[in-house]
Amino acid sequence: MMEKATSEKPRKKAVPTEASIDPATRQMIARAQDLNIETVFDRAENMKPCNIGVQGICCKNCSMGPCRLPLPKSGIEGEDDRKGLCGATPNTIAARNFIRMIAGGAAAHSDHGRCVAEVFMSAANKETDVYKIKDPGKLLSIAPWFNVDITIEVDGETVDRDIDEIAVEVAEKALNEWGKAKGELLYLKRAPKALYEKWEKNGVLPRNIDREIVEIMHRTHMGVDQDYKNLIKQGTRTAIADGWGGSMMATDLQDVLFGTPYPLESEANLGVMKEDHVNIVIHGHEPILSEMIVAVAQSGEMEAYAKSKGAKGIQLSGICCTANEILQRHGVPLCGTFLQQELAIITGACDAMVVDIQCIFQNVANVAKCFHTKLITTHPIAKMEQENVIHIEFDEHYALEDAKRIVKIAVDNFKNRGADVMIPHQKGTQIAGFGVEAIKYHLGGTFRGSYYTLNDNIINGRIRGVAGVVGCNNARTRHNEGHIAVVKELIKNDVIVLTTGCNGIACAMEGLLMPGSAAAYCGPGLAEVCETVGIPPVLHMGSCVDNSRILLAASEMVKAGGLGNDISDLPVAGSAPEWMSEKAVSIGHYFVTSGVYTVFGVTLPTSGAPVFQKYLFEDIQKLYGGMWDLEVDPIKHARKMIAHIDKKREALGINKTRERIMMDMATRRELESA
Ligand code: BF8
Repeated sequence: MMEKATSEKPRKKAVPTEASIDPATRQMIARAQDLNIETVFDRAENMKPCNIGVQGICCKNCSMGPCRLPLPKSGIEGEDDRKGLCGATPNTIAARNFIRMIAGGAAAHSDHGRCVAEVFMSAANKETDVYKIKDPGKLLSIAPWFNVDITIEVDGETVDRDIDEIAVEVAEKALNEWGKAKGELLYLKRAPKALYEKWEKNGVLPRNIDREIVEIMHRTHMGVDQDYKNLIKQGTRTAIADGWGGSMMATDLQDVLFGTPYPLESEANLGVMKEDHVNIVIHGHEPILSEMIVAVAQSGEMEAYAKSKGAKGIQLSGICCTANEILQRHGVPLCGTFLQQELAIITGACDAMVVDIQCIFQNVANVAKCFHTKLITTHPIAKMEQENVIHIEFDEHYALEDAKRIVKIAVDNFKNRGADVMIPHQKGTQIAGFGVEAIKYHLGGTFRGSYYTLNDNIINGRIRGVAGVVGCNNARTRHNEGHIAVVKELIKNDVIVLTTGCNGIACAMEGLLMPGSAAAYCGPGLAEVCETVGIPPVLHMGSCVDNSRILLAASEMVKAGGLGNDISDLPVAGSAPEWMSEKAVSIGHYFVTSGVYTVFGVTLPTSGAPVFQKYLFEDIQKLYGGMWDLEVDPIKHARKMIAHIDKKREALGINKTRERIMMDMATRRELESA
């Protein structure tokens, strides 16, 4: 069936037990090796990362280079006189590289947001029948942030405005955020006042999304900005434009179009694929197309068509953040994380993999070639050169037709499956779909409708603090090990975890998103709260653009009171234990500059520029209250976060757990008469 080695030299193979902690993943890596198909795990054995690039001090911004400035093994004694041909210092080079990563990440999130805004505009203008406003309540809740009135005065009376009019105006205002000529991003005012004032004082209020990204490319061009503090200032402006701009609008407009998530039950891991069903795996990030595929695949017409071809039905599942999007709104199961994308095809049971944008390995096309799998690209900006890839360009005006065509290709392909199908049995059950609103409801109750109960439990010490643990897998570290170890250590120490992205998928695979995991893994305080309220100790808040939900949850905590007046006062911390993408750097930086101590695992491309790294790890705290850190060991990583949380508890004067005293009537009377 297959072969794939590309050189004469014998290639090394990954050891499955060392490559992943997940049994399903190990099984599929071994199967791939038996079939002589190479995966990312094997490639990571054969190609080691460049030591200079890892340190962040390779400059290839002009053709006199690349100039490489590695740290000497003996360290730097005295003055650091390393320079590129133009004289660029390690600080300049590392800062330029770092903010170019922010630009890449912010561009990816924000361009995704722009596509959603454009579809929202089509829906508002009624240019399409298939996209409609599914959650008018959410539209009304965001309209005022765009300065769009939701009521008008008629004959001296206040009446509700027509929802369609509101939608058109919100769409116009939202799209304007990418390129307006004057002013600042409108959503910045959603941050706590104290934070907004810090941004204003430091001169980092983003003007419009595209401009900030373009300005990074300009400033990092040869011979422009050569002051690492000034460079990172632009990185800050751009990262804020991502978190509080492009990503936040993507999240909100997706909720308006497709519904705001509320908790629902589903499953996760490769074991969600079914041998007797047509398996369609959706992979990427934008839910615009996948929403339609869900609708079509679940229609009676397509179910019947699948049955007519000998299948028992259609099993949809997802990889990466598209998976999180269709999980949180429809309960579609998660097939796997970023590092499992090739493995879904290696089951031999994937009839079609449908991809849109971001985090897609080009090698899925090579793996698909070894099986019957149809690989379908759908986005005009994301095609692949391999000949076996089918491109069906998705157009929102013909969304249903496109989705039907794609599902039909998968169904028709069912009969071409080989006999050697191997689907791992492992899958975890999960409760996902905790948006800001759902957390408010579950922890605050219908009437209270605030984060008061969460704050109260933090103040009384049952919950020690809140951690946002997010981000990717990285083939340079054992698949899912860091994710799970960090999260387990946090919940063991009564820190409730908010998760998104591939961390959310990893936690779902491990069963940590079930309320029952509270008794098994949590400290007594957090377990008590979870059991009383009926929530898991790890709350899945969605995809990577939905990290904006974590920013808003933190802002709600500030609003609920009792924990200071800024996000930087809260006992919270952020983490990306297995990060790999530029998007993660942008997220990390908007967490930090929103006041959150944020720890990354694996590596950080700043180590070759110690002065710049110190600025990120220490000095930047004076400006925004948050700072970066790097910790590879997952237990130490979690403990650093806990230590920060404890420091914040101490500053708030809530570091001593209040003892609960059983009072007799005499003591009560004494207290009352006092
Ligand atoms: O945006 S966590 S590997 S899937 S980049 Fe990609 Fe990283 Fe996964 Fe979602 Ni986010």
